[in-house]
Amino acid sequence: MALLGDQEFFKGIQPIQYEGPESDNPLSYKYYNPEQVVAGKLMKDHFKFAVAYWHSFCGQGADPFGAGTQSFPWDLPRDPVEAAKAKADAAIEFITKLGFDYYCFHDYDLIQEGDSLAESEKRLGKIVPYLKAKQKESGVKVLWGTANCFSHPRYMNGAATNPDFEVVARAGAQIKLALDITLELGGENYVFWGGREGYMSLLNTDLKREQDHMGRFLGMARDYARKHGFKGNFFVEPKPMEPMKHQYDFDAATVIGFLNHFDLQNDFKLNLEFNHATLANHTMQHEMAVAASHNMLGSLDANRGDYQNGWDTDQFPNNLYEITEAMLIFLMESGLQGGGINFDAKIRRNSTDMDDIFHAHIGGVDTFAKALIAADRVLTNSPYKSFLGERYSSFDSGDGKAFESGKLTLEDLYRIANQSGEPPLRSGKQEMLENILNQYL
Ligand code: XLS
Ligand code: NI
Ligand code: NI
Repeated sequence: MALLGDQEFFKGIQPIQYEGPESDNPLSYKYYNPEQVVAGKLMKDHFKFAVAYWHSFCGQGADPFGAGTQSFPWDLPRDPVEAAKAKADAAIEFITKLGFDYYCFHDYDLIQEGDSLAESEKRLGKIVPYLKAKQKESGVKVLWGTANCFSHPRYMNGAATNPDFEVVARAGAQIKLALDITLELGGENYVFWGGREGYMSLLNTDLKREQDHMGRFLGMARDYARKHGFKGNFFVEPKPMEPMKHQYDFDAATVIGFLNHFDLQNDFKLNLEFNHATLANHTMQHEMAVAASHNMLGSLDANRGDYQNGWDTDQFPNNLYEITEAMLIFLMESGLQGGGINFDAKIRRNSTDMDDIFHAHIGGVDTFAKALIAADRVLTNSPYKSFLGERYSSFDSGDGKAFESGKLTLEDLYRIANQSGEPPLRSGKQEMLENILNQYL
């Protein structure tokens, strides 16, 4: 008997291949050619695409107004270990058919949480070896693992920032186990997304104390994982709100300040998400530029919001112009530090066919591929880069250079300004640059 499940869940769907832009097969990549070299690197190595276990295999389309609409064969109610194994089979089949190398998970995406900590640990002990064997068999790897410290009612007032120490300790225990399984599964990175780390009202919140607890907690998690041989990056994933009214990891700039304050900057980088950027009233391009300027551009959660809705709709990305802006920074920074592109996105509630998650991922992947090619052309063929260099060229020599290297005083600026008179106006050329981007899409 085969060690691993041999039931096919996505029947009739063949591995998705690159067929080029002329193909009219909807189940093929039109732009993503994993073996194509762009900017000196294979496309698949640029991106390290990952499937989000939770959205693709755990969610069933429930929303606050109604039950799930998607009944997946691996969800049939039965023994939790059997259900988890079926889900793992489906996941690896899906990831392999997409041609992805990676997935990301929360601890209790892999198997349903038990009634006690001990029972949960026992369950994880059953599914993790199974997944490890499936990974070995298929070559699929873990981009990052994380712990779900936000769904269970015990975390309603926060996990690491809970006003009750008993809950903080429980979160610590859960994250210890999540780090253990991430290590066991060879996870390349570990993510902290503080879904409930924030407040619903400041009237009942000691903000300073909660943030101090979070800083201490992240340091403990780091120390534990390093002691046990974890070599990867820790990522914090900013999000301004939802589920809390305010989340402490508000945006890239806030998280960077926090990491520096608690002396975590050497082990932690950022996992940025498109829809979280827009919730914070930023663009993803902004969040990436901020992270990159601190050497903390770690990984990306790919999705998109809705221009008319103000929440985390987690739709699959399809906006070529926006992703191209993001890919400009991506290429100028020579990629991500340790991470990849994780589709933290879900199909709509009325997408109920088994092939819908294929179409969703194909669309996202092709958008990134097309955007990467466009951004590379903008950087190599258009005047974009030379314009940018030219714009700051007054700092490349003379007094400007002396200023940058800290050799001038305020009195020097006074003297120089008096000698040179009124500076000429220099256009920012925004519209011209916008047109260049459009031209290369
Ligand atoms: C939710 C977050 C979550 C993290 C992982 O908004 O994006 O999915 O990526 O906990
Ligand atoms: Ni995310
Ligand atoms: Ni999100």
